Amino acid sequence: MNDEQDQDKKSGVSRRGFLGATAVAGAAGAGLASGLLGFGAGEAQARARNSGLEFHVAPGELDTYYGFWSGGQSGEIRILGIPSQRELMRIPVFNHESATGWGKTNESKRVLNGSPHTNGDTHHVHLSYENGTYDGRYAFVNDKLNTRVARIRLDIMKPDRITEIPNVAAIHGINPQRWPSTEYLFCSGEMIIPLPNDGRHLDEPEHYWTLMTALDAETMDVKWQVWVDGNMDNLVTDYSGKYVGATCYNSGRGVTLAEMMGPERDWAVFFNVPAIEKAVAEGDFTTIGDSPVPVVDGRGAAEGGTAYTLYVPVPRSPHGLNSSPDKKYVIASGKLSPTVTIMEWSKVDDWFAGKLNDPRDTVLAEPEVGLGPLHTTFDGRGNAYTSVFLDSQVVKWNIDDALRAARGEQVNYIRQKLDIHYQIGHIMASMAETVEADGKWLVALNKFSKDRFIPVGPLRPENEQLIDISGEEMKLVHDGPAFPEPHDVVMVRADLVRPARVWSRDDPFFAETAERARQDGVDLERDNTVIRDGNKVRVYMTSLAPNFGLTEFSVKQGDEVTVTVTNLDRIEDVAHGFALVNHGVNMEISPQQTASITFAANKPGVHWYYCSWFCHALHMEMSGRMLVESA
Ligand code: CUK
Ligand code: CUA
Repeated sequence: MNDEQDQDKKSGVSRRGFLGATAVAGAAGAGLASGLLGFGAGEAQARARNSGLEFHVAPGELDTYYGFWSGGQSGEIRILGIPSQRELMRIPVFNHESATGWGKTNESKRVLNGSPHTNGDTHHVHLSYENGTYDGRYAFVNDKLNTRVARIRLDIMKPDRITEIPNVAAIHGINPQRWPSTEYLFCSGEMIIPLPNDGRHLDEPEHYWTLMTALDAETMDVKWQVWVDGNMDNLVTDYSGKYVGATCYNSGRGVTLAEMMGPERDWAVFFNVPAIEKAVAEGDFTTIGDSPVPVVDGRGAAEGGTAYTLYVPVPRSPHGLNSSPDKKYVIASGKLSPTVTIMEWSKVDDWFAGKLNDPRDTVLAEPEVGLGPLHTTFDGRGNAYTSVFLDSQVVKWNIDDALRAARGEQVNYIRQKLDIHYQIGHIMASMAETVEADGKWLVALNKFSKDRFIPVGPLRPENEQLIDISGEEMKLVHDGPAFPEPHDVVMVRADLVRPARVWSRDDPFFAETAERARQDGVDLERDNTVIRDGNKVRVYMTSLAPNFGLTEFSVKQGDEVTVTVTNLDRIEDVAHGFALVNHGVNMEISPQQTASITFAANKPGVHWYYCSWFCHALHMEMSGRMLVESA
């Protein structure tokens, strides 16, 4: 008997048998949970006791969760499979990207609205909801750098809308409405700026403000904004569809570090969405500068708030704000204070109904968790997990016990402190931002990797650590290096995401390109032709492995050339590329997709184009020539 068999015999569970069972369950879309249920209860318990969840995903097996990772200052989103932590795909969003041509193709330029920016800073990814869980339609992500938000279609895994937010600087927190479904996307403007920011003010703090913004999640148009006191940091929605909260630091509205550290207390600010909608409907708003967006005045922290806002004083510089999956609590993580502040959504409701005297009456407890609490996540079993930056720990604590301790009972609410490597920022458990939080996996997104990987120069990867939280005890199971620098992630049960296998020919993503072809009298799936329109030349061709429909075409020096390629391949995974030598032109054309790219033909001579995605044994030969006749 070898070691593994011996081990299997002792634990009473065959590792191979277990892997087989999860593979079957995964194929049925049921995930790991059902895999466990497939055993006798005794066996499953023995497993949980002995070795926790299986995190090794063997060759040929599939992950049970999609992880949607922000990409920080890379400006992108990344998709990782969980639990393997294999990077499955990158979704360029605000950045321009070499392989796919994002930022170069006409279809991506339309989504980017002709923005001059080629970079971004994504911090928070969240998915659209129905009844408090993911509906699999969209992901949303912020761009702190250039004050934008983007929506990503989860069928094609490409952004389809990007909106620049007026009147604010640096969008940081975002959260979609969770209940009954995502009609709004809310986002917090972080940095205070003079309003209007028209070059008249530098040193007059009374002019510096920021706003909370609500977008229509369907159109991605800005619906309204709310003027607040302080800078806003992270933002969260509740599970009733009525309230939005944000952490607010710099309540003194300082512009230097010393000034920002001034006041002892900052706030969690809560927004009453129906009251704000009513104000907008009744014309009780202003506009700022030349932006037409209605701005409702929610300033009034000194009085505890307004009809639209509630300011709950919390220890200085709160950071994360998270809604518990039982729909009850909203928890602010203290950052500079070793505490987290547990507030209750129903008490926020009581405040706006006039039933409370003091904003602090919404606070149930302020348990100490460790030094530098940043974000909190949940397992759906009543436990919270807070990332503690300075202590480099994940702190597991029990919410009910923390409330009992606050009422004076002698209970220890801390369940476990697990060292991580090193300096954790965000933390997220599987499905934790939904009512279906399932307490299986947790990822610690650590800002420093130090000695955990072989050195790769002065710039190091971050270290994202996978932790099994299915049992009583947290178990660290894997280190995962990450290119700088994801901030946040959501881990989504694989059955909730339903990506397209090939493009649909009537996809709106390239509808404008298809309409242009129709006006040119071109059938994209048949015609290989060149249309001249003054000095604009439109080249239409098909691709079918290993051939382009056109192997040569001629244009004149000074022409503006648009090449439109329609990939006729229907076989999954057979993508082609159109790459034109010495012109900075390259793009992806996936099965059944139409893609187009425009460039200037300024260099007389013959220029080769080739297929840039490996598609066939004769991929290298899939090429053609463009002749530029000299003027
Ligand atoms: S923030 Cu980065 S660690 Cu932008 Cu969500 Cu907290
Ligand atoms: Cu087509 Cu490579």
